[in-house]
Amino acid sequence: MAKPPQYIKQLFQEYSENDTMTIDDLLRFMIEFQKEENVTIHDVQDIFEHLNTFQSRKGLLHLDDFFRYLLCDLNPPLPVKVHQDMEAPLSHYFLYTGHNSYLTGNQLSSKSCVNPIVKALRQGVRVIELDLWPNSKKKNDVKVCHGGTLTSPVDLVKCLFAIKDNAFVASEYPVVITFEDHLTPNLQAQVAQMVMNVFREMLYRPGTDCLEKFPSPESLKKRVLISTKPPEKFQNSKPSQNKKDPKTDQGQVDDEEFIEEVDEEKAAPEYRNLIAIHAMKLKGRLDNIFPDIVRNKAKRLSMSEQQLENAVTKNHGTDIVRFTQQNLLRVYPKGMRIDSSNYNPFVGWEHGAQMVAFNMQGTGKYLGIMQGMFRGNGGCGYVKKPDFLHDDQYNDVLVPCKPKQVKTTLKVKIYLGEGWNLDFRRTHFDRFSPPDFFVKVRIAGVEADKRKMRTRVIMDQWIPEWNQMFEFPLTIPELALLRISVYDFDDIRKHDFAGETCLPVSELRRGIRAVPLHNREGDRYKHTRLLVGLEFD
Ligand SMILES: [Ca+2]
Ligand SMILES: [Ca+2]
Ligand SMILES: [Ca+2]
Repeated sequence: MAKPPQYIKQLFQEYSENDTMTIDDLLRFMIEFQKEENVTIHDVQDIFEHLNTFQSRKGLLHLDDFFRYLLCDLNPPLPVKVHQDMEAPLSHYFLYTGHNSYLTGNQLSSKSCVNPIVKALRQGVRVIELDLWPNSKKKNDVKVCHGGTLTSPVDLVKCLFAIKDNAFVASEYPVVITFEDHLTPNLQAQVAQMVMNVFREMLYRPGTDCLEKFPSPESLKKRVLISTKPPEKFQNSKPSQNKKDPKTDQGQVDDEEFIEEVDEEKAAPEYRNLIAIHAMKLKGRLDNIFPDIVRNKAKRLSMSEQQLENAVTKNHGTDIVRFTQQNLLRVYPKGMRIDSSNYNPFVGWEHGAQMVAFNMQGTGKYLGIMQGMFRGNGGCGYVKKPDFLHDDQYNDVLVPCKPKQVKTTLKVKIYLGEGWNLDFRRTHFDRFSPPDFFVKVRIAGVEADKRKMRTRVIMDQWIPEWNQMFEFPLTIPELALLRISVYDFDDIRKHDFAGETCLPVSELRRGIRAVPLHNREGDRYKHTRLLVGLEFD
């Protein structure tokens, strides 16, 4: 275990008397130094009780106890509970969103099953996507699979039960199921029956043609919402003469293109009545699309990452932000990502897109950033969008040529790390010597705020002590994420990965905090963590 560094000793001196700290001393430390304005004597009493195991004298903390406290889970870098306003309409939040949620691996030949759905929900994902196809092997049956590929199917009913059983384990805020449906009216009626039978009163059905305004996550706790395109007969938008424009579609392998012609007479009203969030597809030229949208009805529009980028390049950024002030925008990975990789989520977030849909089964920088965003707000899967995205006067806050004003400077001090010796084998990093750790400290965010720094390498130490400070001036701190990753330095080979995390800057708790590290899949290591100082100027 790490020993308290000089700086922590000084801090302890400052807040203790005769080398012991009382409950009142710790309270003073938390208010003055950790800037926890709302902390009470009861909170501190609870902490003392939890610390009891390594307390040598009851009711008093020694230097080692104080240091253990700073490095333990009772001192996390983010608030643990939901703390944002949850009473605003759904369109005011970013939702943790999955793409092809049933796939275990790549987009072409991997197996489909309920496990990735269960895992995603238990990580806090709130939007699950299911692609519905007729089951060619069984009459009147529906399967879930990635159409037009060799991925194996899974029964719809199994998926629905998996969602029901796991929806509210990680969070009690609503789960949205987005259907991409390729079904006949007959099968749609069957799906309606199935969905009703599985979810019953959990299902939220507004009972009106189309919502004027979305309800709030608070009012939809423990509810399941279905979002899909209503059958043609019931669409109150323009008739289907607007065939897809090859210029905006650019060879997307998006399944909605394969939608079957619906027999209008037979379109299933039961199915239509399931839909809480009406979906529509981007059709026609971009210039016509946004003025075309009926302003007073709340809908969901789907765009591929590429369509979004094109729209932004062609100066539709402000239109998109305005659209997302009342409606939902879902962005999905382009069809070329057959390896289930992901894309830069900031293009969507900067423009207010609530559902930036990600392949959750992989690893990678962008998935790490996505996981980081949704560690915010107690990990409940809903993060409130920054206020400026809901400003009536919104006007290209993010245009690249506009001069940027630094709103705040984040100061990150990396003190030390510990736990690798407990989570890894002795020879995991270097065969013949202890590891040589260094830390990369980076900001992900809007272009102007991106920055990369790193600590020096501490050679041959399982418990490295860096004591290095880094400063990050931020123009849009609301969208900035702090990325921290540790590596074992190697001369000849690629450095070995030794844990990472990503944290929303706007939620960081100030003071000295214990920052737990995660593996590449986002699972937390049991013991590996850093002691980090966090301040704003
Ligand atoms: Ca190594
Ligand atoms: Ca070494
Ligand atoms: Ca090494």
